[in-house]
Amino acid sequence: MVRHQELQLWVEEMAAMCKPERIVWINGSEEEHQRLTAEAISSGEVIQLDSEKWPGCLYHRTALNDVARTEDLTFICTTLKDDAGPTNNWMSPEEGYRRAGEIFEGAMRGRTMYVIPFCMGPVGSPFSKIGVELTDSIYVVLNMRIMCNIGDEVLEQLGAGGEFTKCLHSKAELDIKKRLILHFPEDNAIWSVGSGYGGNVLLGKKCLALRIASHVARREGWMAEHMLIMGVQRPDGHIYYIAGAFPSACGKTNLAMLVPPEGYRAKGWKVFTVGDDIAWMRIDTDRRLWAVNPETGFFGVAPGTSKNTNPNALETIRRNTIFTNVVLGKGGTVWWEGMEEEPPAEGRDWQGRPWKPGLIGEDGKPAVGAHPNSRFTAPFSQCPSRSARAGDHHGVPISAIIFGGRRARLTPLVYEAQSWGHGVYIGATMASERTAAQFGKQGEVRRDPMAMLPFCGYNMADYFEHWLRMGVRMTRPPRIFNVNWFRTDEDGSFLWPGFGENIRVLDWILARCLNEVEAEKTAIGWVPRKEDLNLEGLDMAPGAIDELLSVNKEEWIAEAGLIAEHFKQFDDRIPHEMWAQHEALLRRLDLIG
Ligand code: GTP
Ligand code: SPV
Ligand code: MN
Repeated sequence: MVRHQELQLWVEEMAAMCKPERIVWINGSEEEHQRLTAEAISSGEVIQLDSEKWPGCLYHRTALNDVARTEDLTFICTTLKDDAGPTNNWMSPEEGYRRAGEIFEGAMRGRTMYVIPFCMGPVGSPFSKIGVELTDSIYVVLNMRIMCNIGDEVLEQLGAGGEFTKCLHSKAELDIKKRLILHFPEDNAIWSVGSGYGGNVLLGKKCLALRIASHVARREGWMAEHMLIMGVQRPDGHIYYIAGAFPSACGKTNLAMLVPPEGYRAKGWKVFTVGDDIAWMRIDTDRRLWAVNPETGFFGVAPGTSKNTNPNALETIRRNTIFTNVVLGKGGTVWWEGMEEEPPAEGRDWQGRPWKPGLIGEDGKPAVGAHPNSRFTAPFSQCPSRSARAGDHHGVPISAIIFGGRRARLTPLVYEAQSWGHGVYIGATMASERTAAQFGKQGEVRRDPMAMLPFCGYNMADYFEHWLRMGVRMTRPPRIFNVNWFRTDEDGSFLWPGFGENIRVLDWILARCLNEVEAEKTAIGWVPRKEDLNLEGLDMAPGAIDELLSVNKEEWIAEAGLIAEHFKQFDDRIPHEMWAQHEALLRRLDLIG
């Protein structure tokens, strides 16, 4: 019997609906971890990898129709439709509970229901949030233990009457027609049913730490953002912290773990990882913005991760890691496209079909072995570049905020906002091109404000307003920048080398924050003068840097038209300041007087 009566009653009520065979409370001990791992291996839910090559590592495959977040089945359930806003799917709480309840009814028959008390953020920090996830997936339990603090220490912290988010999950039949990911911000509850994929089922992550937390953050005056957090040490030894919002699969993990090129390392530049996906930020008594990473692990994209692109990630995942939907080599190894290591001579692809190097698919092209959204779940503590301050209850002070996306054209490599309000406008209008791996027309631009389109738990117009208010409350708000690593030439090749070389852009950003360099004023903001970017040792095509820094007026005029369309969907609810910023842009583009 737990001390927290409300928790006990809720668990009983949910069990009465889901009808599990048994209920197991997760205590978070190593003994329990060993026992659950052995159980998951014997049931075939996970496969143990070669204990010499991949010690402590497990392999898992999800169902074929369950390999990414399903945004069209994700809903914000508020009493008023307007509170979810035009960019979210909405359902009334009543309908949500009814429709999901029908699927949950008896869904855990013959299965174990695990009760996972978890804490997002350091246990005991006033900024942390506690949740309890009920799940019939042992894979979820094993992942949650890497991604956050779980078990008895959390229950202890919760005490007899503490607040917690009620998170209910069942795989049910893993049927896409019976799948719903529902958020009830008014009840502090999340119901997820019919999926077994990460972002849909590790309910502390996107569901709690972004959708529910963003709602709470607005009420309480702080921010829950889809951002990486990194420390950048300059040659003088001072470390500045930067937060960056890029849409999914646009480079947060890579930037957070950046390894500077040799020339920079020799001078004393260093990067420290604080977080790679989520930042909770609040204004402290010094009236500056401080950020914590509420997670204790990485749930990162595997394809493209190699010793050349992201050596820190590769080192992090060598042990105690769960791999999902990558290639499984015979004998218990893993591999993915872009790993730049010897593929197994024989193995199985992410669908479990026989696979070997050189295999040609039905379409006549090389058969892809790992799903493009295959992932690794690895402990933060194993990251060689981890920041010693990552677990600090108060987090780290943020000097700069970076927005970014994938844009083959238009946006320069980097530019700086003129003010906080202008920066909010840049974030609110940012967009990213859909890649071949995503549903929708290739190259099509999708507006993804602050990279939060799929994660904002309330009306996005109110979210912009909240951002503006936060700026007013700070004496020295972080400077806001926009970056684009993905601009291409006429042949479609990237103009900028990216990855470790991105330190050159961070170098300029910090120099701006410290008022050390001038910049060129353009219609869209401050762009670097070519001589202020350190390009030493870079082998770039002639003219590439001019192209990367260019602001094409005609293209921006077309973009301004699209931005106006984007804003119109929010009707009168959008803050006046956003339209004022828009008009200022039109004026700078000489479109209005
Ligand atoms: P989520 O976990 O989905 O939120 O993604 P993320 O934002 O953490 O993206 P991640 O760092 O995993 O990168 C996604 C893809 O972008 C990978 O295929 C990377 O190889 C690629 N990528 C990351 N940084 C760069 C860069 O600087 N240049 C280029 N060209 N590609 C990059
Ligand atoms: C993302 O899609 O932004 C991710 C992966 O970080 S997931 O946890 O599935 O949302
Ligand atoms: Mn993400």
